[in-house]
Amino acid sequence: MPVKDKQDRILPLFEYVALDTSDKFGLRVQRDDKLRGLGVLGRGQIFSCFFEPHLKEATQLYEALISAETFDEFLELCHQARDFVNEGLYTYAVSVAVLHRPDCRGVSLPPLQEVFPDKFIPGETLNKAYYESTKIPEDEDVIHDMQETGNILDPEYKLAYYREDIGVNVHHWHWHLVYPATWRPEITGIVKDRKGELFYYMHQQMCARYDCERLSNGLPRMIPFHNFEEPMEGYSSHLVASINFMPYAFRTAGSTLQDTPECAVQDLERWRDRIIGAIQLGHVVDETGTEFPLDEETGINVLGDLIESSYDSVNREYYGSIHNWGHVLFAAIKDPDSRFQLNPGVMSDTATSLRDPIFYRWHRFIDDMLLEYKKSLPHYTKHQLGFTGVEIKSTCIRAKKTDEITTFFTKDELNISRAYNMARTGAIKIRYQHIDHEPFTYKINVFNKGSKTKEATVRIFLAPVKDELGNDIDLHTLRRLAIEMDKFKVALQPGDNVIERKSSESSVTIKDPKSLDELARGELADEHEKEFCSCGWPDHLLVPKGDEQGMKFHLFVMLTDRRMDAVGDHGKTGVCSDAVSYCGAKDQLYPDKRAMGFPFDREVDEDHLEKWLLPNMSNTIVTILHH
Ligand code: CUO
Repeated sequence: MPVKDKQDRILPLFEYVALDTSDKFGLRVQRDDKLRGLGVLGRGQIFSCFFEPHLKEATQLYEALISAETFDEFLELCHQARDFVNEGLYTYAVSVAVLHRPDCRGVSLPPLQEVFPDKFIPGETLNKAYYESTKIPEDEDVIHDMQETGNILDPEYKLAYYREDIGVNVHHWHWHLVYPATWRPEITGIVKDRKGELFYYMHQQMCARYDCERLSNGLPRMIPFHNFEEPMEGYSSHLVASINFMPYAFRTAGSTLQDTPECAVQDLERWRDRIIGAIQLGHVVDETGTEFPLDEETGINVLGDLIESSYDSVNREYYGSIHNWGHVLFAAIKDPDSRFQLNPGVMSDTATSLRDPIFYRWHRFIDDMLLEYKKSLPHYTKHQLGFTGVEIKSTCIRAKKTDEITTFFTKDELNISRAYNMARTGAIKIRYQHIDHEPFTYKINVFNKGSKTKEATVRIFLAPVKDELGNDIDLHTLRRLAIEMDKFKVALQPGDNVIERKSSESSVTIKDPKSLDELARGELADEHEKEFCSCGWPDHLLVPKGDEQGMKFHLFVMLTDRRMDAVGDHGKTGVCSDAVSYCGAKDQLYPDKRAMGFPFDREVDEDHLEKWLLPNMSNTIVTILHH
């Protein structure tokens, strides 16, 4: 069956899920045995893929959907499930299945922001837009501006544009669809390469990017949330869940974590101490008591799995599931035993958790634990860092001005009409603001002293020059704030080489996904097929905001020898492999043998970046100017 026909049959699976819970194909009388035991999480409840009972049920469903023998059987199971399974759980499981079924290759998921606008647009904005639409002829479009959800009385509100960005939240939702904590290769037949390490790296990068953004806005870097008794900042998302018309719980300033019936704060503390103990001892213990060393190559992957915790955790009984339960406890602060039947806070959901400032502090705490492990590793040697015979002569950024990138706010529209079954032909659109940057090109002059062509990997990072007090950031701190901008292969001819690479080609980002209308019209861009199925950092957030005076950043470029980087995953196709840095390449080995974050993942010998540079590296000071 052509991809377009499959796409046409997949799209209705997601129609009106947010509001109209009945399947427009009619209630199924028969229910397949494969769906037996599902339907535990009731309709109108917020699904959380961090909360173990929800996740277990979702896993049963996505495994059944992935295992369906034919495309038709898969669709039939989806239609049946839709009649009785929780709305959010259903959407999650069907999405995971579409991304992983071989017969769904090339099919795009509809943008989540159009399926569940309520996870991205504040309730008052949605309501007013709807009200406005009742006063306008049915065949006319309504465009309504997104409302602010806070003000400067909360200093953290300065970062709301970033935390509440639609693209970044959609990226996070997709990342967790591609890497479910409960992934079982033995059932699905697909191995997720270095999944624990990617969990660490993608979230480490989110924290680094958030701190760059904080510095851009004159705010201090965040403080990790490592004291579980500590009162924390408040947060109100203003989101209202369409499936039950209730707001996501807010949190007043000064709230502290509370025990829930399923998990106590002390459990988190116990798991934390066991994990840190394992890192200090240099090994973890499995359920039979066998010790596994946290070695140089696989230690980070083992720890990432163990902390998340994923089904790949070496011992979930002993090390628990600190990361996932943390999300659940933050979300449950205002109604820990559910006596008021409130919705949880946004931390419960991968599509909304990035909105909350505590998300970053929680992940920085997790990152700090993993940093302890990285500290135990030997520093990289000059041999590991260098590239014999290759020298970077100069690096610059070409934009309107050399070595200067401008950022600015721009407006976009989100069509919300397709989420709700409304009796009007005109669309309802929400106009919202987001940050963006001018397009730019890296230009790197490289000299290859050898007489043969050399295959190289180009690694590009950006890191702030000054901290919140205006002091120079030393290399030890800088390496934790370095954000990956791009990574790509080149062939270096003997002699002089000029490498030019556009910002839009970045291995970190994807462009805007196809809208539901475009997908319904049968638009299947080639480009889209190459991308990792909507996983990828949004292109408009590639560059930190910078400031009005022009904020200085180190542009660090490094060339490494492909012979040391290549993973030997030959013969695989490049479907969904555009944003490989944070999302990997679909169902293939992670396309870089080095540790994720290399060369900044380990401690360094020098205090200053300049002193640490080898001939195959360069550091250029660039300016990010915000208009
Ligand atoms: Cu992605 Cu905590 O894992 O959010």
